Amino acid sequence: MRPSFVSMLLTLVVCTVVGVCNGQDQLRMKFYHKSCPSVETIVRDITWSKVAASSILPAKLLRLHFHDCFVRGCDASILLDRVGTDQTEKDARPNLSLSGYDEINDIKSKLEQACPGVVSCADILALAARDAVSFPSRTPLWDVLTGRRDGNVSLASEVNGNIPSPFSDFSTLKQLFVKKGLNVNDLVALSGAHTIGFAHCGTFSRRLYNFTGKGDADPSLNATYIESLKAQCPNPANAQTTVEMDPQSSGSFDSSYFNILVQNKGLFQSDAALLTDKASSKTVQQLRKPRAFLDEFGKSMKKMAAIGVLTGKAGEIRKQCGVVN
Ligand code: HEM
Ligand SMILES: *[C@@H]1O[C@H](CO)[C@@H](O)[C@H](O)[C@H]1NC(C)=O
Ligand SMILES: *[C@@H]1O[C@H](CO)[C@@H](O)[C@H](O)[C@H]1NC(C)=O
Ligand SMILES: *[C@@H]1O[C@H](CO)[C@@H](O)[C@H](O)[C@H]1NC(C)=O
Ligand SMILES: CC(=O)N[C@H]1CO[C@H](CO)[C@@H](O)[C@@H]1O
Repeated sequence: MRPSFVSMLLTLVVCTVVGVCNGQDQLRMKFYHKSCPSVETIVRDITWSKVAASSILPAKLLRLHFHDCFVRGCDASILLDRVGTDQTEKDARPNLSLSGYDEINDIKSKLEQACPGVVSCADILALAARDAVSFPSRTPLWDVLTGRRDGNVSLASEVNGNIPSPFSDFSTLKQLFVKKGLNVNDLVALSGAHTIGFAHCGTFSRRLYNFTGKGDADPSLNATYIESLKAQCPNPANAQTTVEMDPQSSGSFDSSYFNILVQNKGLFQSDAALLTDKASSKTVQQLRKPRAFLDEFGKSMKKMAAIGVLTGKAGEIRKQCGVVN
């Protein structure tokens, strides 16, 4: 009790006197209750109508939010366009396959009409990601706390070293997540996001054709699955070709990722890596249950969505998501 009271008091003092707040504690439900009461309805309705028209969009918006949060915190730095020659996060290697920018901009312009200068792009990303995967059930899968503010820095050079690569082993993944205040349970639960969406052949083709440089396949990848992947991704593959990451139910947000994972059908080395650690593989087994997956995913998303947030007087509310004010 004591330490948490003291730290709360400290936060309050530092927050009021210096104007710098420990962001995570400042996020809350209905932050825009007075300043923009319809924000959640507006974001939800636009997101749902766009998702109804494009079934690949939920994966895009979810991944965009992840890439935002893992670099400089959830401050919408992923949305900033390059000015002159200074490359921003979206110019870095993993960006090639990111999208959803236009949808976020559309939501932002509607919100600027409803309540100008009030709602941050970082909050829009968090809300839209949640709403996108809560369709067609139209049941929000987790609560999104709001009150984030937008940063004004975005550097391509900060992407590597923060965004995990699909070739990562378990200890690298764990390290990257721990650095963000996330634990092994979060790593496993959040990897379940790969129950939807697509991946380019280049992110896993080494596992099919030349795993150790001897023309061999990754022995930890299911042999039946290898054949089907080879048919989709010939060697060398067209750089644009993509495959479903959860072939059984790529369009539905469910625990199927964990069920295929235990059949050695995790697409990336980073997916398969979750089976190489005792605690992690125990969690994998637990999350095969549909309810357990959705509960744990939601909890971990709330943690991810609070990484390094700017609140209070820090940062700004961008007028356009692609440029600082
Ligand atoms: C654990 C480490 C992770 C690694 C190494 C990783 C890596 C990747 C890679 C390489 C792709 C394929 C990109 C492409 O080729 O187009 C991908 C797709 C995706 N990732 Fe992850 N990811 C990780 C965690 C996450 C997390 C935490 C989330 C969200 C909470 C997420 C959500 C997605 C989604 C939704 C897609 C599909 C995107 C689409 O369909 O365009 N990933 N990931
Ligand atoms: C496999 O990898 C080795 C070593 O990196 C390389 O020399 C060889 O050309 C590769 N073979 C194919 C078929 O890609
Ligand atoms: C590989 O996948 C098949 C189904 O496609 C499954 O029956 C088999 O058990 C899997 N093998 C391993 C080693 O997980
Ligand atoms: C970025 O924002 C901070 C306040 O959060 C401000 O001190 C700084 O001057 C800004 N930098 C630029 C380049 O706008
Ligand atoms: C959409 C986007 O911004 N793509 C850029 C990603 O980064 C490469 C360079 O690494 C650029 O060429 C793309 O235009």
